[in-house]
Amino acid sequence: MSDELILHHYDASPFSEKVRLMFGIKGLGWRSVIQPVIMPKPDLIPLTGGYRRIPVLQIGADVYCDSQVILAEIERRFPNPPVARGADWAVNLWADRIWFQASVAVIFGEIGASIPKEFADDREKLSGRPFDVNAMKAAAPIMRAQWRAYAGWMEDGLAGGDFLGGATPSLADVAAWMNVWWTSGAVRNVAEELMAGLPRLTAWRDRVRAIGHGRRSDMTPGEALQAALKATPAAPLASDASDLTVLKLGDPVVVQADDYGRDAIEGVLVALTRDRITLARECGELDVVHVHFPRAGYVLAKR
Ligand SMILES: N[C@@H](CCC(=O)N[C@@H](CS)C(=O)NCC(=O)O)C(=O)O
Repeated sequence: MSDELILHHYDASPFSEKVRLMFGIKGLGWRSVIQPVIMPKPDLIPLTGGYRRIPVLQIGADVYCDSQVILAEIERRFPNPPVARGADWAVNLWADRIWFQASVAVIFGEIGASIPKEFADDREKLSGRPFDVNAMKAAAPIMRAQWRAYAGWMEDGLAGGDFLGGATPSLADVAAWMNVWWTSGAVRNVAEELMAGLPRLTAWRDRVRAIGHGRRSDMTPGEALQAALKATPAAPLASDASDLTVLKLGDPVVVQADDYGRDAIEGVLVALTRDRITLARECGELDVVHVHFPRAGYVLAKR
């Protein structure tokens, strides 16, 4: 089926957990393609054109890079139950960046010394910075205090209902969940300390976990590539006529993340909305795929 939801991920990936929870909230069936935790990723790169981060969502010949655009596309295609409300997208980016960096420091400050060398080397290349366990250890107390301040906001946010979104889960719940899930799984004792005296957040953790991941079934990377080959991309979304860019549809462009994993992805611009960049790429044996990126957090330039 060309409209199957194919998630390229690995189980320990916190950003993928956001998408898996979103599938759970929406009650969706999806195909799971497990990708490597470190480079090389020979079955992923042909689809994305160079984007190596995880997760990636594929629907036929449409490839969505970054959890932000992945969640937006799931919400667009499956609007019920609605998940994004209020200023949730801003909360999402905050949780992906500010809170996530605190989680990284808290977790690797604790377990960094037992991380395999290949993983540390790979993440040095990804970030362009040394994977410095001593620096992470030194930063951990400061970052624990930050983490707890963020958790305190969530505790307050749960005063009005079972979820941050009120009576039902919202994108803010999905965004916060990634940090609580990852920290609780990787450094359970530290998470308990950081969540001490936050009973609503602790109960929320059980409630969100119980939502589950929807209906997951395995798919091989080869099958996923075949699914892209057989499909044609969906019609691009209408572009924003008031956009400030000097770029025109049809221009050869390059897209890069502005934080880490800044591999340049080249293509032809086929849509530019307020929150999304879509490129067409012709790649070898795969005919044309459309690769989608968020606007926020990515740099778009002419080639
Ligand atoms: N902004 C990206 C960040 C994704 C991200 O950092 N993913 C991690 C895994 S959770 C990653 O790709 N690490 C390197 C790798 O897996 O190769 C998103 O929201 O999807």
